[in-house]
Amino acid sequence: MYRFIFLLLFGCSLHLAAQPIIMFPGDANNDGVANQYDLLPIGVAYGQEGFPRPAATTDWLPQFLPQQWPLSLPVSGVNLGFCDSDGNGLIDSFDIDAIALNFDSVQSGAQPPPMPYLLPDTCFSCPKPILRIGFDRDTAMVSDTFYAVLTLFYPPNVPPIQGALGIAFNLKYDPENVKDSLTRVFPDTLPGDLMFVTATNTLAKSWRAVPSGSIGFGAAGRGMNALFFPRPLGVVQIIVDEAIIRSTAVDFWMEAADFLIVNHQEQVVCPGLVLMDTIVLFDPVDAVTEAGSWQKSITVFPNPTGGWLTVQSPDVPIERLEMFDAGGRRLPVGWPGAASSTKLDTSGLAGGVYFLKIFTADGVAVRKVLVGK
Ligand SMILES: [Ca+2]
Ligand SMILES: [Ca+2]
Repeated sequence: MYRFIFLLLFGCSLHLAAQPIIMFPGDANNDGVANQYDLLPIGVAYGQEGFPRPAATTDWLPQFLPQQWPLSLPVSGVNLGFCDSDGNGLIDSFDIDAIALNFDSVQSGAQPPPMPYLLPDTCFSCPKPILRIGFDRDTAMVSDTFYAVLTLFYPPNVPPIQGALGIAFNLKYDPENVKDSLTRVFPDTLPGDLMFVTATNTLAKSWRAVPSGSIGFGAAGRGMNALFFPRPLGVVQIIVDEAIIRSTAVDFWMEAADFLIVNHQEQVVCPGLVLMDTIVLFDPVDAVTEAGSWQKSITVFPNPTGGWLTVQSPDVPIERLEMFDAGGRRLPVGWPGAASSTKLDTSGLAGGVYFLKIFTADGVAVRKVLVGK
């Protein structure tokens, strides 16, 4: 009798230990898809060791691991065998390569079967980081290159234990007026404590399946909270398309969505505010030639100028003016309120090309202004 019980128990534990895994390299959280969110489990499990995978490859193929690793992720319970993308028995930064390689690939053949990566525990005591998406300039013209700068802000003096290990989100933007296929992401790799996964419309092998105008971004520390102080995460390089001439001026911005932020214990940290900047894209020549009737009625004279510049809009009152130099820098322009005519003093400006952005209730018009000296 005793012997029977012993055999039964032993048999159970043997069965558990030897429970095999079928995994897909790059789907580290086994939710059925490889993407930037798989960086977070690798960050949490960084440095852990387990069983190497026989005949391992990083190709998107079901791969057999004869037994589970001794440890699982603390909240989701996903076995660490899923995080060892390259199958060498160690979880480190090399396991990230398979995410980029297989980005957006989906699977339903894992064992245990894939489950949504839903983390119920929220770290209520953790401060919420603020993500700022700022641009390096205020305006950009046809074929110009400009940069969106991603910065994460924490309040001062947050102890590392209350910070976050990593963050993953989707950046979305209207791809119509930019060369979407040339959009590039440059992670801020200094001082080297963060690991990154980024995927643009075209830069994630050939598997990228999401619509254009979407960037997957993930940054994570190596087994410890690397996010607890203000720091840049990276920049997105964007080039203005020639096709922008259809409009006088286009506001461009990026939105961040689908946040997942976890700490070193895989607990969810709530995201704070997202601060979004906008940049104005335009073609100064066609801003004049393709304008609607109210925009055509706007006159700016004398042009070239060197002193007082008159701006008149007989059809729609002017609400606000903005002036930019050829480098896209915004210049201070004082303006009291809505009127159909106003004057600007250009005598303090250096000689060169400027762009005047004229805001009305019906929209925005842009005029090229030449300041001669
Ligand atoms: Ca996944
Ligand atoms: Ca590995």
